[in-house]
Amino acid sequence: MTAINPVADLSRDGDIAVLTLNSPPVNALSANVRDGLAEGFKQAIADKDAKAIVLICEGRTFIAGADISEFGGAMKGASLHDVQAAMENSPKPVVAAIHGTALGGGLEVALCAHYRVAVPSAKCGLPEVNIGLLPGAGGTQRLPRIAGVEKALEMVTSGQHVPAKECLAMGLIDEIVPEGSLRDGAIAFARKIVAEKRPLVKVRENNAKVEAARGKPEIFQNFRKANARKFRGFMAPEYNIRCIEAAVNQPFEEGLATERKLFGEVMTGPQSAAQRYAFFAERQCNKIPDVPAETPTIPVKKVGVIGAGTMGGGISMNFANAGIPVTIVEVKKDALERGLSVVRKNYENSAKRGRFTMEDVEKRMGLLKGSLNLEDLADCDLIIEAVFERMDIKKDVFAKLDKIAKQGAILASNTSYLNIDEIASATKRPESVIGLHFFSPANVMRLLEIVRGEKTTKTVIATAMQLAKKIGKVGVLVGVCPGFVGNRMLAQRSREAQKMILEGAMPWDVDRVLYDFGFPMGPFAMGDLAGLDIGWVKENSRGETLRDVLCEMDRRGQKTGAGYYDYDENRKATPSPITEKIIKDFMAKAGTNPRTISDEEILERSIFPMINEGAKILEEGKAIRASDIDTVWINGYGWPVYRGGPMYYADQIGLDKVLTKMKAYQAQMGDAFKPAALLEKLVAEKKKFADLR
Ligand code: 3H9
Repeated sequence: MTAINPVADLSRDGDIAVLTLNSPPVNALSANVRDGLAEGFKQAIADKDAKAIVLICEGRTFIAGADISEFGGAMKGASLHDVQAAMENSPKPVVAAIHGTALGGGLEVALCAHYRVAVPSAKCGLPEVNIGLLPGAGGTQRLPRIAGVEKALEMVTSGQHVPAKECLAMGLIDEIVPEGSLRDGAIAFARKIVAEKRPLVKVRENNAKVEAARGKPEIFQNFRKANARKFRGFMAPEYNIRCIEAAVNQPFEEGLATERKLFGEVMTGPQSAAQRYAFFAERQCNKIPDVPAETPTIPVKKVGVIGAGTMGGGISMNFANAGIPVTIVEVKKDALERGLSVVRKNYENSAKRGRFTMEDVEKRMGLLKGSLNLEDLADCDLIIEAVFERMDIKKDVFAKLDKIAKQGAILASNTSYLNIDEIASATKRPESVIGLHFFSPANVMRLLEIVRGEKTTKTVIATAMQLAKKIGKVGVLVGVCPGFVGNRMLAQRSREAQKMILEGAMPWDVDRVLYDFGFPMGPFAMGDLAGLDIGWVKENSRGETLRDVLCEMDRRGQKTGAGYYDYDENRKATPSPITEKIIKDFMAKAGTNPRTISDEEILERSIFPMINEGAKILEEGKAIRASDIDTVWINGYGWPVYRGGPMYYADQIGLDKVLTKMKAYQAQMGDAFKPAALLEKLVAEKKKFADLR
């Protein structure tokens, strides 16, 4: 074995050279790795006794892409394009041996090998689009030459990780070798290639599939049309599509040049910078200063969920999906049965959409056990309460759980607002109590706010963070305060939205501005979707607020066909003259003269108070860092990822601008706009939220 450099080794197994990369955590193509590849291939090609070359990686994965942290700075080390050329032009066969994930630049390297083998658990993909980029090392030109144009379009615009079996079917992988035997399997495959004198396949030369799509611009038009909603606001999907168009319409080298040019444009643009920031922000959330990575965790082998409503059912699905058995407790039999049948229906719908098989549906349902008896939770390692959002009810449940749950079990509340410490005080083990705030629909939304109580132990926190990852959530640790991070900031936006429609803006004006900013919907459309009667009690309603009046008229949102908006039978919304009249009556009663509120004001009043609240959250230590707040907003509230989150956005537009505007609104409209001390301080020091590390 020869060490090429600290991250690459070259060895020989008989007549096969094996170039091994070992650059944790994910063998990303940093300068060192590119140098190792360049020198390694040079030596392997020069080795007269080597008849073929296998490229393989140590650790958890094959190359997972370019080193994202290198972007934006000066590039050092060997050029990736030179490495690829050396591989492709090698006079002896090059075989890429894939385990884990071959992603982005990693797959682009593998596509320059003459053959690819993989273990069954391996996945391949070009996920650059998720960080606002496109594959810049030939991926958009080579992939359609193997997978065909339609599949390539789908892969580059979704970033999906395609399982080995599917890759084999489309020819992206040439052979699957047994799990755990990648090295031996790849060497044996290389020997076979040599023995059979198989050709040195250069993907760039396979033109049949791209030629088949030439002269058919409708392929691209239809694809754009079908995905217009999904791609709205994003730059990168369109740029990826243009590259695939180039693969079809231009010769290979020209296509490469187009790809390189378009890569440069997205790379230097603001969207990719924001999306790369969001990528690292999400991973940063796992780093909790006083809970080190080696903190022991509690094995969670069985989960209990109290409440089989929408929330409880959705929460349970997450665990069943991860293979963890769940006991769901309800008070009434019919509620339990209804809850379980909703879960089954959700699963069956996923199966119908091809996400998994009917067999998987049964497997998951088999992990869910319904019960009417709280005592059935006695052997659970984690119990999550998802009952009605009222402190007395929650405390009652926790007092009971305290008597039933086994020693060491984690007792969690799914409250979205209430004080975890007060809930914990109903037990004799507040150290085991934590908040696990799932977002609706809980089986879909990625965010999990993990709420740390005053006495919650580090072990319980570490377990919750680890579990979040296991069930595919982004766990963000937050502190106890009303509404935690997300809902506390949202309350600012809701207040201003309600105020603005009583000053002259209509609900659809506010919604349009926020939709155009990039949110999937504005606050009023969202209210209609959730139901305006959440927390509304008919008996107590006195027609004092707009919501009271709407609910009293049975305009309770989409489910009743009307709310702020009118809805047709397909739930398509149109601005409602009835709502407009109610609003105008309210204003007349209050003696308010409607004024025109500019789009700029709508946006600033919606977003700046949220940023200000975020600053207070940081001041009070309720979030560890500004990027955690951004992660909450991107994953739980539909903040457009290409704008990086509210705190990142504030840094980009300038905190001085936010402060100046907050002061101006404060002078006009009062202390709802009072700037946070931290905002003032950062501006005085000419710093950003990102500087608070
Ligand atoms: C590209 O390739 C462009 C080319 O087309 C053009 C070239 C000219 N770079 O996610 P995890 C770190 S663009 C740097 O928790 P998992 C990550 O920050 C790239 N660092 O693990 C974390 O660090 P830490 C296209 C990276 O097992 C650690 O690795 N490729 C990179 O849950 C573990 O990450 C992608 O977009 C990177 N590329 O998931 C793939 N990747 O421990 C992005 C990871 O300090 N990566 N890190 O927090 C992923 O999707 C996942 O990390 C992966 C592993 C699935 C690989």
